[in-house]
Amino acid sequence: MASTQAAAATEQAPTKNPTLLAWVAKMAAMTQPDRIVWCDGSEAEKQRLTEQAVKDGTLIPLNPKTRPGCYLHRSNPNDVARVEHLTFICTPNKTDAGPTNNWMEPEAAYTKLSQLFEGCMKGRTMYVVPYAMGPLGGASTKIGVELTDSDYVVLNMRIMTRMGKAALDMLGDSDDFNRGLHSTGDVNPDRRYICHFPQDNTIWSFGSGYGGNVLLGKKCLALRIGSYLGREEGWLAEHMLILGVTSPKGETTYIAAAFPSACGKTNFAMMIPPKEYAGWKIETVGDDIAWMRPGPDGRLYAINPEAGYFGVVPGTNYKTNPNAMETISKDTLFTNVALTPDGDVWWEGKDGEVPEELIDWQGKPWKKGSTEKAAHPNSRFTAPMSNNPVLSAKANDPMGVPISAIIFGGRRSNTVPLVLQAFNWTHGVFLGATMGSETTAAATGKVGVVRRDPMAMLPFCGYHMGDYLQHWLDMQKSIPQLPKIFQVNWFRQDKNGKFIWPGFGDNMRVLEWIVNRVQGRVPTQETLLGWVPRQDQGLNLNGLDLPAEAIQEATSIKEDEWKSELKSQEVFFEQLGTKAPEALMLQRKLLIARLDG
Ligand code: TSX
Ligand code: MN
Repeated sequence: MASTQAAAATEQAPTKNPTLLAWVAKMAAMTQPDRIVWCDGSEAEKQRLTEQAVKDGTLIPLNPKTRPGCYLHRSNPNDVARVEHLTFICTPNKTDAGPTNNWMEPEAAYTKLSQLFEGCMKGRTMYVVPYAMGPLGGASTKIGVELTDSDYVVLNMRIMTRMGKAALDMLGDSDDFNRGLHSTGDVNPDRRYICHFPQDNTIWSFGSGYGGNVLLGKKCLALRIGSYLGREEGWLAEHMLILGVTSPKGETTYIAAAFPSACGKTNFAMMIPPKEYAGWKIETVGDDIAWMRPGPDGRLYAINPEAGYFGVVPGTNYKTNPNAMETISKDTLFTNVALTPDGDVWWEGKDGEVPEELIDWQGKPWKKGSTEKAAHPNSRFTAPMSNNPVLSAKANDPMGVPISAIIFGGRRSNTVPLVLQAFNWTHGVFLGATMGSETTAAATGKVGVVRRDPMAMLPFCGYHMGDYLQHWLDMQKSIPQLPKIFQVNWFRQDKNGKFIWPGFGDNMRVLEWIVNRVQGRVPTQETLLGWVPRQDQGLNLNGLDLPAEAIQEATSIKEDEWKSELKSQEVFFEQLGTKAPEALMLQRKLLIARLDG
């Protein structure tokens, strides 16, 4: 049976790539599917798979009048988020994975997971999903092939990547592709593993059907394997949005920005400037991942490897993100949101009245006033980026965009001022390395605890975090025209726990200052922490109803807060041991000296 299937896989295959054929045959021999289907990415294939997913209950069609082309999926309630404790980096040496990753020895991991994969696709279909991460034909673009027994995964990958024949054509006969193997298995959390084999460019994922665990192009390839390849090949795979700001004069500046979860990356990437900024435009290149490498002109060029958005739904509304609301109005897959009686979707934080009655994310009746959430806090939309009203034309440019500024952000109720510019690249890397963000109720339950999250990469770095920070430092030698680095904090609170900065569209005011700094147009004020906007010639606050004291408070630097901040940073650096880069230790000493001096 198994060998027949393996032979059949080769016969029907729309490729002659010998490495790919041999690998698919080998994986089919292990997992023993009843059928093998090579995905071509066509419209007809999408219709076929969608119909089948509706028939088997994987997808619920939504009201074609209010949500045309949209479907709802409910995951197993035990399978609603990434599982960091079950995510492994499998390198020969434990130190290569570092202290911030779980590690398994590669042979031990292959053996353990082979036992789970053995025969797991009996009675099922194995889909062969070739996909490109990045615009087709681009020098930065990478090819992956995901083998999966989930039609939900195929339909998501179709939105999130350039999937099908085009990717296979780009691969040709090359053996340079990521080998991804996924089975939903029995969705048992005790038999769930997400294993990365950077040396083999391989990912094996078993026992989950959810998002980042199974859409292998995203966190697994584009970040964990990508960061590993980036170090070997001299580029950066980052957890960053990419946006373009165009001034009324028509000058466009491209900016990449890293924020930990729950800081509004997608909102920032699609932001609409306030009315005082008529003639300014923000366009989205990407909302989650940036691959950046030095270009022929000495600037740092970024591509968005993805083709869609896999965004958190709760909190999305016409005030926080009108462009996201438009983006998810059609051809969108919703996962774990609530269903309204008229076949629309609902979530906490949606515009309008709370409906009287709903079906909650678990498929149970829900009544207004219930203490339970109707949508899961980590419920998601999968939407094609082509739906985004402010999508940058450059999102499909294989060259990518030249990055002039890099922003590191975090959610901090105190300590970190609204905006500052790093003194230089090394200081900027220090700002990225010391990023921290306060937990929110939605994520953990414990509110306001600072978690260190260097460059927002803690869960996504595929090798030792100390080596990763050193790689960032080393990159300055290969980028003649370095982007300027900035730190921002939209989340500073006053004594009464109220957010001081209005945020959202008004972040345009901070962006304008960053653009002016990059173009060398405004003078600045030096502080202990970096360069900040001057009182005069600083931030444009026209039309903002903010008292001078509020601005003072949002931008203030309190030395006692910084003394405890430095202690908290030390705990993180100690974790890196001897791999904590010397240049960052020196930055730390300089900051201490400035504070004590
Ligand atoms: O996304 C956010 N951004 C970036 C937007 C471009 N959020 C939401 C974070 C959760 C995903 C923000 N929340 C931002 C922000 O700039 N700022 C805040 C804090 C805040 C919340 C509410 C108000 C002001 C600030 N104002 C009122 O509610 C009226
Ligand atoms: Mn992300």
